[in-house]
Amino acid sequence: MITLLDYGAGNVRSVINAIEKLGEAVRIAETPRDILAAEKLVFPGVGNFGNMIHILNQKQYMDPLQTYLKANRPFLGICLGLHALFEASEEAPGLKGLGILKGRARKFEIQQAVPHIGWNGIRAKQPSRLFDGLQGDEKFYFVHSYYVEPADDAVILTSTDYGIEFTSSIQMGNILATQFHPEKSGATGQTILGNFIKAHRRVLTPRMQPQKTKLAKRIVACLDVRANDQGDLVVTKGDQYDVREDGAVRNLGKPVELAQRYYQEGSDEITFLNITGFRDFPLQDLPMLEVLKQTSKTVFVPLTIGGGIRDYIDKNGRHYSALSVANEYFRSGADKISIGSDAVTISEQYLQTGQKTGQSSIEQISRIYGNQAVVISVDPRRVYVDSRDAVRHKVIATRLPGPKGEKYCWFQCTVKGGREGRDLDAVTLSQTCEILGAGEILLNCIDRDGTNMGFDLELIQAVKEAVGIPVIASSGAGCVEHFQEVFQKTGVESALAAGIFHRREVPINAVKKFLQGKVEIRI
Ligand code: 1PR
Repeated sequence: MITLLDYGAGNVRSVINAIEKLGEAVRIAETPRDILAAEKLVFPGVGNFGNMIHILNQKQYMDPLQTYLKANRPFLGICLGLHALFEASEEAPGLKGLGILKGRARKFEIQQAVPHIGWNGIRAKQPSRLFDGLQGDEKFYFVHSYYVEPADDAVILTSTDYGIEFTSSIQMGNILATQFHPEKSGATGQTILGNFIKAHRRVLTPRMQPQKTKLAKRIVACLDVRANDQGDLVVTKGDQYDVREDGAVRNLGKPVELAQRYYQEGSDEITFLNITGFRDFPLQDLPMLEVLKQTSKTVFVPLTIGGGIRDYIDKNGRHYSALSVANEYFRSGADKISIGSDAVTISEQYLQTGQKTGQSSIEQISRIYGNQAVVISVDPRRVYVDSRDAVRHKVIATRLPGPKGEKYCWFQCTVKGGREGRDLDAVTLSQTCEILGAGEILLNCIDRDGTNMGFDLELIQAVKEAVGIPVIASSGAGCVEHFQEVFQKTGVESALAAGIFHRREVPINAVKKFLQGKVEIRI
């Protein structure tokens, strides 16, 4: 029996699912006594250090946790569950951690995009039962902006490179904790969890030791989901956002089944976009929550969900905050949420006033769940102009002239699934959302969507150069070469496709096979 510490933020469902998949029962700690009674305790922390410590104090979990840990009883911390073990974190100055280990968590100050999101390797510093069955060259899923800096090197179990070499897991007796998410690291992560849970594991050092670990470029499968005219939830796919063919919504399969297929084929992440979420309120669209619940039972890579994340007033006048919608999504198995139309409205307001209100969906959700959990989905369309100063937007010189030979263009943001253009460009939107607390940009392109012409490299370059957070390039992938091109020419961290995967024109593993040796990827 595993006792799981759920302090109410983040996606504990994935951890429960991953443990149950290993045949072990999970019990959620509901009182301080449950912590003391645990045989083995798993602490999957997600979100913000300050928020976590406040809740641990409020629930009076600090004392029993310290007692449990000081007695050297079996413990596995994940992500913030690792940070919690230390004395403090730069994420919440002045707040005390559990202080079981000396040292603190520090913010990445590096050239690379922060948060560090994606699959990276580990280098073992000492033998451990966690390594049984690993070769040493595996990659694990990381998502964090802070890393721990132990005062005593003897507790470092593994290190990882991302701009600097940082501690990616610790071991002190029976106390283990990882910066990466084993529950989101596919079969390899399952091996690590199994090694913690099961008896009789060999204590060893993996055979291979990477000289330097490298963050892999991510390949993401995207499922646009909506109800068809018969009311069934289907995966659909548009051509330049038009999902109807001969009047009917295209039906390319069932969301859970397709997600499972993409997991098997090696997708590094899976994104669900509830594409009619802008008009239907998601908390009344329970099938979408059910899709997440079902998918997270068997799919152990990160899941992002978007569509309809905004404040909402129902017909009875009841107000729901965007945060409450996000809460439901996280609790149903999402690791990240993506905000589309609302991000445009928020940016417009911010640009008008220059003031952060603290009340926007981006600010509220990132405050609780951390900025790595907030993705901004951008739906831009090219607008051609004659000169660089024709409009007050971020204009670029383009190698693809417009219909009247125009040599310049800007990328206009749209809302409501591309139906309405706004007076805001994609570069400014991305920068504004980063300031407000977003952790990643999902950069679609209406002109390229479903065309198989390749990614819009000019758009992607313009946004990538303007922000310090990771960018997911999306729309237009038609062949394996397009992925190499987008990674090498723009430096994006991740590339997303839909149509070619749904129609089995280019399987995910074919993309990875082609990229192997050219671009760092997870095999
Ligand atoms: O505005 O917060 O409710 O979110 C709505 C979400 O739904 C947004 O993320 C928006 O991008 C998405 N969306 C709305 N309408 C559509 C549509 O297609 N009619 N999906 C839509 C568009 C595009 C990608 C697509 C890529 C790759 N999203 O999802 O998967 O373009 O396609 P490809 O590889 O086939 O070219 P809110």
